[in-house]
Amino acid sequence: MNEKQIRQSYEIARERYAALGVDTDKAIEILEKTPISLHCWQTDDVIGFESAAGLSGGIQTTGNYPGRARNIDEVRADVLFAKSLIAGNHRLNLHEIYGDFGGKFVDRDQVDVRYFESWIQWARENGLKLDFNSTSFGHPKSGDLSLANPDPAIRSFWIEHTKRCRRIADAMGKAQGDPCIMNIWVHDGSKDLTVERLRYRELLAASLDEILAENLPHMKSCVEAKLFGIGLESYTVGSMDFFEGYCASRKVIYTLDTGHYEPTENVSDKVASLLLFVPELMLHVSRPVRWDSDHVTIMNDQTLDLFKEIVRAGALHRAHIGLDYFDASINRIGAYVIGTRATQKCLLSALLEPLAKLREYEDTGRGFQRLALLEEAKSLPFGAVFDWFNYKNGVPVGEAFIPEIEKYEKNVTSKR
Ligand code: RNT
Ligand code: ZN
Repeated sequence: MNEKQIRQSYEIARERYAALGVDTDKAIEILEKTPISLHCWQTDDVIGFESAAGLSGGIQTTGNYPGRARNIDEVRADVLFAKSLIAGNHRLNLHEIYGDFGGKFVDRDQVDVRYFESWIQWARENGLKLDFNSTSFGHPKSGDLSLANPDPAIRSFWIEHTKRCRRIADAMGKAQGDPCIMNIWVHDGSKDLTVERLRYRELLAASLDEILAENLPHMKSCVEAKLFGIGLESYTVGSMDFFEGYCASRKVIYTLDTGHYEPTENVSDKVASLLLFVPELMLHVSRPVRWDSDHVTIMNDQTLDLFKEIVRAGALHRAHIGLDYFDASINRIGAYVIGTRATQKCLLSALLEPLAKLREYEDTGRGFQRLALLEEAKSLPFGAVFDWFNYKNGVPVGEAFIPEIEKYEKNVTSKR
């Protein structure tokens, strides 16, 4: 498509939407200003730079497509390349195991901001803001229980780790003049039946209370609920009920990972309940296929509905958008770009909903009209608006990013 076609298609689309009371320029402007936190772990299958230990903690990558980033320079190069194919200003979400350790082993209860100075500088130079995650998995002390471990030595090791991570996040937030969002996900659970469900949850709540007690003004903490982990199928300490109660009573940000619920559950419906009781949401946009499989995010009904619920609730300013999937079976940069652009598509689609008209129908009891417009809205010229958004931001329009990724594969990732 050439510029003229993209522009003309957009102009027609703009008028079509305007007739329904939707301002497409405004929607694009909001989309441009909404950062997506790119998960660094899509570049290297969640391995990081701490040690060669494999992934544990109930999560797993599958696939062995060539070209995985093997070190900090490769991760950085891949992130920048992916970013060059995505419109807007985004953030980078780091896990603690991605510290710049310079080849030395730094244990998790010893980590501090020193190991993230080069990330802070690199992020600044490249116009990215940083988010952060403590890392409970992939360590000899991970076991089945970390922050909920009844053994005080192990529990305090992970408390110390998480406290240190919050201080690192605070330093990042201070340096970038914008709060760093730090996610706390612990895998704690049990493969088989447990008769201590309450006890571990009491311990997790107590550990988190201790961790979150330190006042750090440049960061925000969020905690992630989960249904189950691989090898931890019978019981999850940090279940949804646990974290709903925890976040509501402590006023902590709730992390909603779209893979972390029963496969038939309507995740988007949680938004309008959580928003009443927790201060903000952190989203881990993912694609569960039969289970928490972390397939690449696509523009599917679940993701569309998630963003519609946020926009309908007027809560975009209370939602931090991050990605969380890891597919090692296809070109990893391709996976990165598909999922990020799909997330933007879903958000744009939500921003283009003819909400005023739909609400008017609803308020006046016109059910047929509401359903008809919801249905017709699906075939409005959304694609022309998304193309224009990409075009005006200088990134490839439509499938034009495919050859770009092929080129990078040929010149860079296939040589690894
Ligand atoms: C695991 C959680 C968690 C991780 C990342 C790597 O089920 O979703 O967010 O995927 O922290
Ligand atoms: Zn997640």
